[in-house]
Amino acid sequence: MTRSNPPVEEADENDLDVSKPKDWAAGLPGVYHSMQPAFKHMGVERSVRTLLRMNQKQGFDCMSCAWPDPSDHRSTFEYCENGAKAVTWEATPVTVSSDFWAEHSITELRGRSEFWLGMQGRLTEPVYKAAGEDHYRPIGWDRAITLVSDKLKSLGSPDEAAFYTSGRASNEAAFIYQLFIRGLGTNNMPDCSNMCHESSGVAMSQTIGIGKATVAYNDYLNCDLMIVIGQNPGTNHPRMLSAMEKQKENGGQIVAVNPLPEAGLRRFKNPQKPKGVVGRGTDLADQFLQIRAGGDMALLQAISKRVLEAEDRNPGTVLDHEFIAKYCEGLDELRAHLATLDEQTVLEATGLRSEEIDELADRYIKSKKTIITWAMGVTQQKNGVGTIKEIINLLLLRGNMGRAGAGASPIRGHSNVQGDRTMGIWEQMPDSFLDALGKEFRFEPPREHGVDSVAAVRGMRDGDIKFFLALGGNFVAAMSDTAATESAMQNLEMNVQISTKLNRSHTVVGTDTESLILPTLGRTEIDIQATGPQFVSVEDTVSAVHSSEGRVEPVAPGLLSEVAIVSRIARATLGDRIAADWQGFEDDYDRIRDHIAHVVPGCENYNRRIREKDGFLLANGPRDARKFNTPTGKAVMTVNELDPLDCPPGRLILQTMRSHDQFNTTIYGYNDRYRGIKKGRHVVFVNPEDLAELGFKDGDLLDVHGEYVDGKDRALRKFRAVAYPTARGCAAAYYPEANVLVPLDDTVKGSNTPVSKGVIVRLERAADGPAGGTSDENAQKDMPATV
Ligand SMILES: Nc1nc2c(c(=O)[nH]1)N[C@H]1C(S)=C(S)[C@@H](COP(=O)(O)OP(=O)(O)OC[C@H]3O[C@@H](n4cnc5c(=O)[nH]c(N)nc54)[C@H](O)[C@@H]3O)O[C@H]1N2
Ligand SMILES: Nc1nc2c(c(=O)[nH]1)N[C@H]1C(S)=C(S)[C@@H](COP(=O)(O)OP(=O)(O)OC[C@H]3O[C@@H](n4cnc5c(=O)[nH]c(N)nc54)[C@H](O)[C@@H]3O)O[C@H]1N2
Ligand SMILES: [Mo]
Repeated sequence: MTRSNPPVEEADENDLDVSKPKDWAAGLPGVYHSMQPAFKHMGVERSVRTLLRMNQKQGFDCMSCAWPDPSDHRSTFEYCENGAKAVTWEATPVTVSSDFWAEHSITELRGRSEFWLGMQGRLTEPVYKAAGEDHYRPIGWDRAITLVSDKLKSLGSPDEAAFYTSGRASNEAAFIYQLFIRGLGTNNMPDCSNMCHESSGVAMSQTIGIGKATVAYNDYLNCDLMIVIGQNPGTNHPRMLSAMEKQKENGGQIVAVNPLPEAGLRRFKNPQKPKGVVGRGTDLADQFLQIRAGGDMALLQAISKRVLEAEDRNPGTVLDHEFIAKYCEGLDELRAHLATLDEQTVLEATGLRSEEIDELADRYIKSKKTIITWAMGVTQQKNGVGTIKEIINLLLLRGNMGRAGAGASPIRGHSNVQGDRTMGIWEQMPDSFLDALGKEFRFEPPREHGVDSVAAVRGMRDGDIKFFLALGGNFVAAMSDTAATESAMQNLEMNVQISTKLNRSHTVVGTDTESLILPTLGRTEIDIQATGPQFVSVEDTVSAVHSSEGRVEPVAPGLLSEVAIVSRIARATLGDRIAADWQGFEDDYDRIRDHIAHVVPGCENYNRRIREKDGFLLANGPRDARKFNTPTGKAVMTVNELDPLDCPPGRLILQTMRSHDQFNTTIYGYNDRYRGIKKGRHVVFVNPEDLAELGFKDGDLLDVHGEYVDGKDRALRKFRAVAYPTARGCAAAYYPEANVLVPLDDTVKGSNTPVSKGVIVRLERAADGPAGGTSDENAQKDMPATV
């Protein structure tokens, strides 16, 4: 049942309240706190019903992160506060009414925050903004599909279109989406991975021949050392804390490497256990290395060097010689390179003491089974690719790959971002995949690589890309360089967004741009097609593939599934240009899965295996058989030049990160409970000593200026300084607001990911004028005042 929409109040940053950060995560208080306003607004009952079906057998896969389910699987409901938020946010019975569009101009909506936009509720009918207009108007599905396909058919070349994917799309939707795009004739497939784990994919493919984790779920429980680098599990992968707790109970050790002492790395009070409710919970990290941002490559090299030196002192006892001889190449080069590593450079780059590095090296040498996990704190660094290659070096030295309790573990973000890649969402899919796709659907797929996210913005800016379609996500807010991205998007001739909820990408549209919002079913909802109820499938961060079936009534009758929307656009655009039964795909998702089985490696008999209890694990060469799909068939130890960030005196290295109350660009609320922030997001976290040295104090209102890449001034205005125990020389602010500061051209070497961790900034006392983001490129009024 839907309700009329109660008014939503914008947050006032003047209400901001700062208190001491927490040193533990995930106890009971968290369950109710932060979502209270949204729960109240949205009506809890429906979401509680939904929650009970989350991550359970025959339920739907939680869309909040890609952390795997325990292998004994879904027998008990694993509680996760942030999963609950994601579900509530989607399953809300509040909907955007037809009148809304006449009441609110696009100009007005553009002045609204992401919070306000999201709180308007679920989108229920397709809407269209014609060129020259300032309002969306409801239109029917047929007309919407015709508008899109007519536009696509009118383009001079298929490369004038770009098709974005956010990592929530199911395997089925992703597979037919990439088929449609390639059938049209382009590989222009920017996706959220480009901003996320691209560096992991690049570094791992080049060294071990696969861009995915080499561990299975139980390995997390059974490793004796888990090194968690650049990741905040308490907020972003809360169910990982249960695995860390079990690993500790099994006698394992945890080391955390992070500029911030994140609560979820320190202590965990498991709300599902009595001792988590009362008592101090479980201590997690045995060692915490408070690294200077960007210093990880130096740290990893220093550890590998210590490992090699220990081997020299006691030959035959430290390295896994058998493994290296049989499976690896490049040891001599690595050894020669690390011999030249200068300890002073390491100490400066990391901000650590030699003894701390010794201690970690010692733990690693003593460990028989090590897993290294990492996330955005590594992949979004300027040297992210090289840093991950050093993670692989370190693991290979002691044979920590392809055996129980050991391996490399990038922790993916979006719940199906890994599956989308497996299904072909990539602007550079290999020829083997394209060959299979072309054979199955009797056409010649384009071979030339397409644009990634950064290149897509450049293409729009330069007028080469005229049409943009997004399967989910919020591209404008997620991408770097807000000013550049916003002005590029406004150059489009047509902007089409397939979405569940309103967001900024619907509001930043050029006057002459035609724009459509196509509302879609969420993962929680029942999906009925001509042949009956349908399910979809997803892949988690350890390559486990399983089904997901929505269990609540759709929030509105007129919603189409992603599969249906993509099928209809494809059919209207391509006709019978390729041998694909688009209507059949929409009617029966089994038919899509039959093709997946023929085209996607590892997905043979997909329809049968996906129906097995708990799904199945995709094959993984390094994990299963120490098989490395590199040109030589060996795992490659690599030499990576150390090139620490150059941060001049008086400047800080700023990282952009997530608060506890957000999912990427979706802002559920204004609290960041573990870090002690309430009712606001316009904060810049700085070490108290740095703050004092710069002549400021906690509570000062500052302007944060981004610097040094292209000479343009970019700034966040009137941000409150928070004296915070981050590493010296570092600062932090929330994404997506801080995307204002990240230059489009500042990308990670080798992966072209925006450098979202590692912006050199200068702090100044706040100048007069409005708060928010500014840039040389845009007038201040065009920037999000508050997100
Ligand atoms: N609730 C919730 N869950 C989510 C998301 C969400 O927004 N909300 N987003 C999802 C997505 S798409 C992703 S990709 C993941 C993201 O999960 P995370 O990678 O945990 O996300 P971030 O908030 O970007 O945190 C990065 C961490 O890296 C640290 N860090 C920053 N710079 C450095 C550095 O130079 N070195 C080291 N060692 N550490 C550094 C930061 O202090 C922070 O703890 O979470 C997923 N899950
Ligand atoms: N500065 C900075 N920038 C970053 C990052 C950072 O750490 N710092 N992180 C980057 C990372 S890791 C990522 S993954 C990207 C995220 O980039 P995106 O994936 O583009 O962004 P999201 O905020 O996850 O997208 C949210 C929107 O998706 C839509 N949506 C939600 N569920 C569904 C669904 O089931 N179907 C459809 N069709 N739509 C749905 C809703 O309309 C919602 O508004 O941002 C990147 N940008
Ligand atoms: Mo991500």
